[in-house]
Amino acid sequence: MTTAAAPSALAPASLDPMSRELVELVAAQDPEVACFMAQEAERQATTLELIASENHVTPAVMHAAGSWLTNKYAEGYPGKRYYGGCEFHDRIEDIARERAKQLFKCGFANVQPHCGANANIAAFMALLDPGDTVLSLPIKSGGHLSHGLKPNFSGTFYRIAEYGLDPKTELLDYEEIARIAGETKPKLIICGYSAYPRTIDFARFRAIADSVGAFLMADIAHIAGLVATGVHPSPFPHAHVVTTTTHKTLRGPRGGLILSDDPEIATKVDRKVFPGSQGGPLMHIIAAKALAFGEALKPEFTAYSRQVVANARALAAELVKRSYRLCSGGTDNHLMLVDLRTRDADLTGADAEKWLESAGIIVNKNGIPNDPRPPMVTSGLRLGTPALTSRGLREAEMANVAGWLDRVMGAKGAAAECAAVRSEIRAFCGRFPMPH
Ligand code: DSN
Repeated sequence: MTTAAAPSALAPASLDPMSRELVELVAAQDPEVACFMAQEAERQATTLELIASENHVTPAVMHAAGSWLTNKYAEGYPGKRYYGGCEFHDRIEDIARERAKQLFKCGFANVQPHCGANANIAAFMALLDPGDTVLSLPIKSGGHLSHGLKPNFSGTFYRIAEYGLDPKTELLDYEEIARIAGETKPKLIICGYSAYPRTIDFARFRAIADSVGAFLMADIAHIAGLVATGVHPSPFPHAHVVTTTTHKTLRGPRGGLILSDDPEIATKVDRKVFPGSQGGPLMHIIAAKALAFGEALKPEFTAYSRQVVANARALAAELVKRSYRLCSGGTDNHLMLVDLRTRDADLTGADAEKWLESAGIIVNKNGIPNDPRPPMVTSGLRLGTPALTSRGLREAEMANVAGWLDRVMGAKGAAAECAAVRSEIRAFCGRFPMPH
């Protein structure tokens, strides 16, 4: 347990100057909170982040999210607010909307959803009535809880039909999805996932949706940055609605976004975001989204996205060399699902996650298709390369990463081996600073 220290001693040397100032400012008022903020900065800087849904934003995006824009209520939309004093907020939200449209080449953008799940709530409300049928991939096969999990709003208020993955190939089986759609007659089909390592054929999904008169929603939360840069095919013009988070491969602040090309649907989406499901928008986060979208429009971000995928392929190949089976045999995007059982039948995702964290490698346990183990144990890990790539790691370093992963798991988390790997990773991280 760390105790309070002098404000200047709390800010790790690796922080950018504004973040150091921030820690010192918070520490002067509240050392108890500041000390944990500082330790978290240190943790991020000295560990390898392989959680596929996380990333490291630039200092500009981070500080916009922590700015005075947090002080304002701006319920409504640009030009139609319920509060005075919104002149500059209108400008910022317009910039964010315009950049989102440019980035994803579509006609309408709502930048107000507080997160991806909120974006999905508004999209469901815009397209469906309670009790309507939704066809989606369940979370146990790589889907998301907001696509129909029973305790979630989606599973509570809508009838959920499911499609799965081909049990042999662990790929989407479009013929089978078409057959289930014909049987269940959904009003909405969802594609886009949290743990699917392969390319999604959006045109094929639209043809299935059309064959049963359903809407198609693509939740591109994971692959948004790849889509924006053409590294993964776009859901436009196929999907009626596209939802996403802004903080994964897109490398923006934590938040949601809804896109569409249909003016009627876009009007409904706007109403269902506000006043349908949210109150005041988080204007500091919308400013940070505007900045992140601006970054994503630059050629450097296309190079970054390509490198994310190249790194994922290299990491996948290094793991296969070390006897790990990858679900579906590999990856086309930023993530891979590792079946630990081929390395060691007793290895569980839960143990691996814990051991790796002690060695400075941050991952999440993840069920693999048809996993015999429960969700809090699992037989797999989901690994992603967006955050490592933001620190400048390239293909060559993926061999180091796979080597450390394997040493920790091969030693079954033995304390001495984890400590040795931890100190190697600490030194290695010094060569790959956080975005600054
Ligand atoms: N929790 C996110 C993920 O890790 O994929 C999805 O919301």
